[in-house]
Amino acid sequence: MHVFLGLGTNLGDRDLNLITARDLLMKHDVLVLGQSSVLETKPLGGLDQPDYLNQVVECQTELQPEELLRVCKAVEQEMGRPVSVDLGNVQFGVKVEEPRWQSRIIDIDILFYGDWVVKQPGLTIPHLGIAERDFVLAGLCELAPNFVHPLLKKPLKELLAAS
Ligand code: A4P
Ligand code: MG
Repeated sequence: MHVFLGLGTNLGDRDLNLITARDLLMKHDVLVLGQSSVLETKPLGGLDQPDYLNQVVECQTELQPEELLRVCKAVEQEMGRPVSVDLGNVQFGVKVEEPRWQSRIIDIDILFYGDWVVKQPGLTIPHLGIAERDFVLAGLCELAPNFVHPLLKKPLKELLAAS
């Protein structure tokens, strides 16, 4: 399946974090085909945090959406990100250490999984907020401007122009 992932980092060596995340994804059977420019962005929501580097990557994988999410979380943890609290999908036995929207070494979001729409506890695809985040739309448009958002039914370039 053709997928788009959003990478975000605002702790440590941010450029290196993006490279490491792409390398580790490849080691977990997620073939990185392309990458957008890296954008430096202010933290969303007026949070008192360091600025982010954000990037969108285009990948090919045979993993199912749930498996892909597990890989994204595994890569985050391999890079040293604490396990986050997810009240929508509490997992027993997982050490809960970090509230959401904290500064992070790396965040990997599944933006699109082909044109699939997935809505289950702990996994929503397309990722919520794509249309409101210019840095995500800009990255996506570098890679696939004519890709049609499966819920909004509009090409990404139109969503970017309207944002
Ligand atoms: N989850 C549900 N759907 C998905 C999906 N499509 N991809 C669940 C990935 N994860 C998904 O995510 C919390 C839970 O979301 C996961 O356990 C998974 O089951 P998380 O990465 O642990 O926590 P988070 O990232 O803090 O929360 P969330 O809701 O994913 O927030 P976002 O949308 O990632 O926003 N400012 C700038 N400038 N740049 C950023 O990248 N990112 C955030 C976090 C805030 N401010 C930012 C940025
Ligand atoms: Mg996230």
